Amino acid sequence: SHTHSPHIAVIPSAGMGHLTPFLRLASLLLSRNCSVTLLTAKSTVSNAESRHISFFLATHPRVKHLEFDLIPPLQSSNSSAQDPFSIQYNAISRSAHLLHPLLSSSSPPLSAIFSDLLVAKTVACISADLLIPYYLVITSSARFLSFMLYLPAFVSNPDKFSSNAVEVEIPGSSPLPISSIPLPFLNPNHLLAETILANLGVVPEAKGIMVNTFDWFEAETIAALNNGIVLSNLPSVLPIGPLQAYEFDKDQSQCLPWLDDQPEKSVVYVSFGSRTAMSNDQIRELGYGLDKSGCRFLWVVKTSKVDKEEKESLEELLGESFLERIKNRGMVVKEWVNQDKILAHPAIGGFISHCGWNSVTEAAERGIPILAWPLHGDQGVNAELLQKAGLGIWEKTWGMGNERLVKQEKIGKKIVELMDDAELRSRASKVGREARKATELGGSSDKAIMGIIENLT
Ligand code: BUP
Repeated sequence: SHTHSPHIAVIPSAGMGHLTPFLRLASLLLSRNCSVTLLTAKSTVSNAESRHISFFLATHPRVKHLEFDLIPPLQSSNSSAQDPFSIQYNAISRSAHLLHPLLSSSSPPLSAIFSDLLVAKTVACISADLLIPYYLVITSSARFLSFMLYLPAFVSNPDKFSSNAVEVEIPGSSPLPISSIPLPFLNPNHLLAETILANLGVVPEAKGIMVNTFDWFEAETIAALNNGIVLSNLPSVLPIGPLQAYEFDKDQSQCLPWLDDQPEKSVVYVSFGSRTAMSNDQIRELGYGLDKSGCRFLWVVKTSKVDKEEKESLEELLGESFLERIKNRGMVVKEWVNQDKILAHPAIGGFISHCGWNSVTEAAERGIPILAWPLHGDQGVNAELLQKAGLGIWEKTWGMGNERLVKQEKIGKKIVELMDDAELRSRASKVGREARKATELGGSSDKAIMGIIENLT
């Protein structure tokens, strides 16, 4: 007999870090016989987002795409609110009621809504109204999820902010160093903290919480979440990752052909994600550090948060003599690259990363050791956990609210440490084997996603 195939609405929030896992999940759902409607805000902050949405739709013609308008963003004098992505998160969160007519008139009728945490509050109301379940999709680590769930308690207890505290106790998890806590949360009036806090209240109403992680990688944290220790009325936390990249083959870049000519595991890949720009001084210092390390490198440079605003050329930024000096050992680009393909290339032996969660899961899947250099947001929490899991090393005094310039000598030494440590390399390979086991047919992540789909049929 025929079981009907579920129709799922997929609703990401802003920025490549949130969009990417949703598109990967949508692609996975299609491959498991679901129909998918993708809902996105009418204008995106970055060019990368709009390009990826268009390309995804072109290569997945069965996906229905609906756009919703954004109500005008809040004008705020608060300087921390100027981050364009925080403004967009907040605008999407406050525009989510515009989804109601789109979702209720959907044909065939929807079986479920899979949404980002940052729109959860409104989505919970809509799903209750339409009598369909909603599932949360967490685009960060399970450990950062437990921190977010603990946030309301954290911000309502100002003693936790005492300047001499070195860590906070999260029920069921190991203590979190204060230095890993994102700055916006130490200032609950920040737009990002406000948006997250506004949406946390409906978490218990979700049918389940999918996390782009895998059981082996965060076993203790996932167990604590599922044992009711973090929050007693929490729905099941379902690790479904690492979500696999879909084909993005419009890649004209020189990176892959260049990698083809490099020896196995000899190249360190350097990228700080889609929305993190270091100061120009730090960028130069990093360049000299890469040079000093003597290693081969592939380096993606970013000088502004939003891609539309990139100005300086590499020559202006780094100088022609630098570029000339390193040209046989290093490739430096200032463009979007296919990171997933790069990390899968046999020439890559290490990754200097800001520890955005997608980057961490991509490196985990390929067993590539990370030199963690977290700068803001969930990155410090992610850096700490990947080090504990054996995927990398972390020099805690770099970044995360610490404005001091990290000098080239130190950077050079750390890179050598990353690339020469055989034990680290074998621990990272083990992470890779476990990650791939999880997503194989019958693996823990595969079973979790199949369970959700079966529940909807
Ligand atoms: Br830059 C860049 N190519 O050139 P994260 C990024 N990516 O494929 P972020 C490319 O974008 P948040 C590039 O592989 C990853 O899937 C990368 O997400 C890809 O960091 C994604 O790693 C970036 O989570 O987002 O961009 O800082 O702040 O939300 O973590």
